[in-house]
Amino acid sequence: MALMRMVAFSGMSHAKSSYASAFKNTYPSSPLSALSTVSGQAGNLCAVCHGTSAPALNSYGTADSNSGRNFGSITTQDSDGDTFNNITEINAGTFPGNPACKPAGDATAPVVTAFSVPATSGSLTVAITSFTATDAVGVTGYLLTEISAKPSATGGGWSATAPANYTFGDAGTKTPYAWAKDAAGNVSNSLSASATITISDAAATSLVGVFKNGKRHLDLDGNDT
Ligand SMILES: [Ca+2]
Ligand SMILES: [Ca+2]
Ligand SMILES: [Ca+2]
Repeated sequence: MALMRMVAFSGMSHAKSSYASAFKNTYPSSPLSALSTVSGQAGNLCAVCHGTSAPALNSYGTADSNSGRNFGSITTQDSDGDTFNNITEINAGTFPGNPACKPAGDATAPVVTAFSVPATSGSLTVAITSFTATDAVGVTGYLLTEISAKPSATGGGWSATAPANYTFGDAGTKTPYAWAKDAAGNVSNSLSASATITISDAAATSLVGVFKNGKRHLDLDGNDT
């Protein structure tokens, strides 16, 4: 952005002011539309379509020209290849024909909006009743942990969709923590829930045999032999 602003050019003396008017009429709320159209001013509205060697068109100006000056037909293109499409840049007030000038990245973490598990469970594997999260740009990962410390976005265990269940290592009262992250590596705060796991021990812990003359008279199913 700074570099771009240093580059003054004769701008409007070359560009047709009708193009600037059309841009401002199409995007009246874009910060770009508030820029100067005075010839020769650095970073003026001419820079939307013209590069550092004005009057040559930059990548956005070229795309606009190729479209027949149809702004609306190139909004979803990323003319300068900086990963932000043209309308995103226009709305943000950055230049769609200058890859060095682009919107700031996603700095806002997702929010976990709901998380719950059954209060009791007879199995180490507990169903996740609800686990939802939102993010202004998009949630890219979900994670359950058993500690309250915020996990790293680059650590293991993240899944692209919310898990349907979680398996604990042993029985007892457990507090799982639910986290979400976005593509920029921002990790949410957690929501937690509590589940008490009780495993019934109905299985026999020892076997008793009945022997007569050195032979067992019950088989493993308890039948006389
Ligand atoms: Ca772009
Ligand atoms: Ca750009
Ligand atoms: Ca975000």
